[in-house]
Amino acid sequence: MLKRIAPVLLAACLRLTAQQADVLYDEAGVPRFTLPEALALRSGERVRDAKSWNNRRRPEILAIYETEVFGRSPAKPAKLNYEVKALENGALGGKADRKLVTVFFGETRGGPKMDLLIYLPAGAKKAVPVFLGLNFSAIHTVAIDAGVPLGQQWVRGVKESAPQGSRGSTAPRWQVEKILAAGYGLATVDYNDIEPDFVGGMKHGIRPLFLKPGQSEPAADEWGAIAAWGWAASRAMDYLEKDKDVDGKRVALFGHSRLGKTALWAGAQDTRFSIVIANESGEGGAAISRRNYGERTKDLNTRFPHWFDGNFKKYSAREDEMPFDSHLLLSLIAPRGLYVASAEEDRWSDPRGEFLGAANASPVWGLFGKKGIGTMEMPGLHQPVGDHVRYHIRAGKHDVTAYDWEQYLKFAAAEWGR
Ligand code: GTR
Repeated sequence: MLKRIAPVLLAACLRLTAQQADVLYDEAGVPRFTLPEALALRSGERVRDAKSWNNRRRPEILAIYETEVFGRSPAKPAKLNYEVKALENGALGGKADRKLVTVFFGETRGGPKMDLLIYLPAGAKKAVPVFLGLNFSAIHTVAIDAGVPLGQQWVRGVKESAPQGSRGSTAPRWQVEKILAAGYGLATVDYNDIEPDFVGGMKHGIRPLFLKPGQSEPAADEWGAIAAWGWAASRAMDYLEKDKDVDGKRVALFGHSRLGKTALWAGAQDTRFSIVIANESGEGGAAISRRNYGERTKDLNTRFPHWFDGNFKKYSAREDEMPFDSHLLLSLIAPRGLYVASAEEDRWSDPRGEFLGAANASPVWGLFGKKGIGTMEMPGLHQPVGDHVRYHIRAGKHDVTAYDWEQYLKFAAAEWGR
């Protein structure tokens, strides 16, 4: 157990250390910067309509992000290999039906696999929209509902971490009752199933399955850990599309922090996600890298070299040379629903940078006749802004709270028309 949570605890400590160290939090010190234009091809030619966005500019940006940032992922497997392990009606005091589904990454069942834990409103009469989110550990999934023994033997960590009837401290991050009450489901996976999050974790995860003969690690333009986690989110989507209890046209991909970066990259590539939600995704996520505020590219590259691809390393302290910035990553979600959220005390993630990422991506929604954020003025606390691209900043620290989920549920209701 300790082995699984140690990297997360270590990351939290490193985060504090880095935040206290020599980091700039002075808005007046942010230099002027020019962003690469969303609505112009690299050649300079303007992009004036949805067709040339889809056929020309979007592929160009995708290719940049693939080679320079997250790295290329393998194609979708020819066949989905999964097993529904357990079903349980009336969990959570009668509110939920649950199932545990194992998705195998290779062709055989002996290799790496992930467990997808799914909560659906009890007795739903028709297929329901679902929020899909990777989580930071199995304790987390258990914490969602510690009291109910859904085949304890195969939900790892139950016995060690969750006394019967208790709710774990991370439960507020997954507002499962609110989600169910809104008529939606929640599907979640422990990201450690895909690749444990530390330098050298790769060999315990799925990336080695795809190395070519003679290759000992991915090439400079091949996937890092974030892309691997994101690829697995798409494999979870492969399953959700098959599950007749799930409305596969209404699946929102949610992620917090490094998993917010993951959600953005997975959602950018996989247009089956109808909504993408990046909660405090920060540097390498929604925040504009060119802003010299909070975490920087070199922090990512030195502290988490396994997250991004080899080519990304060359941008440490060279953000001005990037042929991309976060608004372009966000623009890849258009015209689908995008939610970017910040927390006031989470300066490390650069809330203003996250807002500016969303605001500068918004003109792309305009090509589709849709309104994005609709303003370049950052809103005050607890005042969500925007239509198909929405943003809020709330009081408090780096976390996921009930307030955040309440906004995501309202957004989903508006996007999904229910
Ligand atoms: C931090 C990292 C951030 C963010 C965060 C997290 O240490 O610097 O980019 O991803 O971790 O995932 O909690």
